[in-house]
Amino acid sequence: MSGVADPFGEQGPRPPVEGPYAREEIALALRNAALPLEALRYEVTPVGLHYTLSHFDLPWLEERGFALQVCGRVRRPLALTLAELHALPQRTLRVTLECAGNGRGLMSPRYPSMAWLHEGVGTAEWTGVPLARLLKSAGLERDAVEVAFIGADRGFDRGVEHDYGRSLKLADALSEDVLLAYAMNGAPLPPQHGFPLRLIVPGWYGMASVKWVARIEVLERAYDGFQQVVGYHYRKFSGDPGTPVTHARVKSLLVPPGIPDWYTRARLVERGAMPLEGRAWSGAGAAIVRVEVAVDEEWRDAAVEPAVHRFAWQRWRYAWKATPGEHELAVRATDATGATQPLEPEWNTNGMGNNAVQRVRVTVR
Ligand SMILES: Nc1nc2c(c(=O)[nH]1)N[C@H]1C(S)=C(S)[C@@H](COP(=O)(O)O)O[C@H]1N2
Ligand SMILES: [Mo]
Repeated sequence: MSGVADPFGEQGPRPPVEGPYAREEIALALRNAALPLEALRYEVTPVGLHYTLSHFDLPWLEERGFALQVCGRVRRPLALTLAELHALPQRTLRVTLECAGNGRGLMSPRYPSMAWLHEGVGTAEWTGVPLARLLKSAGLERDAVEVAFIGADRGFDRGVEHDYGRSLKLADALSEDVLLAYAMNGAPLPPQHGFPLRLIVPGWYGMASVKWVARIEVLERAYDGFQQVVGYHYRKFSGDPGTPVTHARVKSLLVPPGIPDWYTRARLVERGAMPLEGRAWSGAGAAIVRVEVAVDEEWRDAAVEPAVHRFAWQRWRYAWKATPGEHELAVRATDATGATQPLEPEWNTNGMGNNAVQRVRVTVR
């Protein structure tokens, strides 16, 4: 967590705010792409519609000269070119990624950061080398306890200069599902999604899936990078040690029905049969077993497609008979562990893990 003194003045914690969005929040929203909710119709999100969240600048990386370093508490440190990685046995996984800050803009007071409403989510087919395989060929030393993944992007947050980095405990890093991915939806990773190489940690919120991985460091101690120890905790008050953010909470979203008003995004629907659809997912590979739709607070079961890909969202459908007037639609998912979505967000200082039910106001004519 080393770095030079903060040149931006004393940038301490940012207290939560209420009221209009700040210029900085809008600037972050312009840099970080959102999934347009109508794109929930795609089982696999086309690359250009998948959300992005990048803390700093997209690093300028070229295939020439790139070598992934595997170092630290290993018997045989490795430096692997992209061609060498491509030559190793590969695996493809369909994975729904969601930003831990998705829903932050709907919490009040909110943390000044990327003010997602619902759209920080997407599903892609990631292809790469299983991380466990690389760690085995490097040979772990007996005292190894964590594996840190260091990105090639660097910047400041709250006064601390750092490379974006995250770690996994050894048992999580050795899971056969964690990939070092070089392809997304069958094509090389685009720059915004981590070219040339990124980590994919299925079932976890997106922060764990480090993009632009330059170095993998096996540690005999807990990693102390900023994004691990300061960022990504559920905290009830400033100074609360809190609990680390890990797996994605159960959640569902609705393709907004009908047609929108350009500016307000208010929806207009014609009366009669109005099929509703959307997606539902949960972290830790737990399948969605139930989705309910509420029309004006009356909850009814929707039909959920079975879980085929353990780490990808599932489609749900509901046949709505729209009656004229103003209505509020809501959707709620429950996973195989029995976890379900709250009606109101569970507030925390940094606006993490908001999985409260989505509500959509519609006018039926
Ligand atoms: N190196 C690096 N990795 C990163 C990030 C980053 O800023 N730098 N952002 C993380 C966060 S918070 C999320 S939600 C996901 C977003 O992945 P995507 O942009 O491919 O959708 O990447 C994660 N990996
Ligand atoms: Mo994120």
